[in-house]
Amino acid sequence: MTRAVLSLGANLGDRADALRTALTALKDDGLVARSTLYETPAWGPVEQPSYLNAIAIVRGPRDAAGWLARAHELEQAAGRTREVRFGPRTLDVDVVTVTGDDGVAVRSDDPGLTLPHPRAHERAFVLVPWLTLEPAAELPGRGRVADLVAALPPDDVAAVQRWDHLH
Ligand code: PH2
Ligand code: MG
Ligand code: MG
Repeated sequence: MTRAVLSLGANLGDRADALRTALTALKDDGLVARSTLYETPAWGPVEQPSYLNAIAIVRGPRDAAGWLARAHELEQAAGRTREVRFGPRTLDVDVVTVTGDDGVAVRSDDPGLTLPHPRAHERAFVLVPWLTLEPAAELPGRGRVADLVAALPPDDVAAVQRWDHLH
C-alpha cells in the first residue's frame, strides 16, 4: 500500500465539473481526504485562463507508476488531449509525492515521473490547499509545507482563493 498526494487542476471547459468528477472517481482508489476547490491565477510561461485546483490524498495498492497511470486515466476521461507543456487543459492530475507504509517517500528521476514533484515546493496552488488538508504535511526533501507556504511571496498565497465560497 502507498499513500499519494495528487494535485488536480483544470482551466478549460466546466472546470468544477472536471475536478468533482475526478474527485468522485478517486473514491474507488482509496480517497483519504480532498481539499475544497481553489481559484488560482495561471502559473508559468503560457498566457491562459485561471485554474481551479484541488488536492487529493489517496491510499491504495498501487506503486508510483500505478498512481501516474490512474492520473492519466482520469485526464483522458475528462477529454484531455496532450498539448502544449504548461498550457491550458480540461484536467491535469499530477503526482506530488508517494509514500510507502514504512513512511519512506519514493524518489524518482524518471523524466516521465519525477518524485517528489520537482516544482511543487514553489507552487502556491499546490501548497495552500495541501496545508489546509494536512497541517503537519512534509514535502520530502523540501521541508514542512507550512514553512514552504510561509516562504512564498505573500501575493502568490493571497491569490489562491477558496472557490466554493464564491459560488
Ligand atoms: N498547471 C499548469 C500550468 N499552470 N497554474 C495554476 N494556477 N494551476 C495549475 O494547475 C497549473 C498552472 C500545468 O500543469
Ligand atoms: Mg501540472
Ligand atoms: Mg500534469
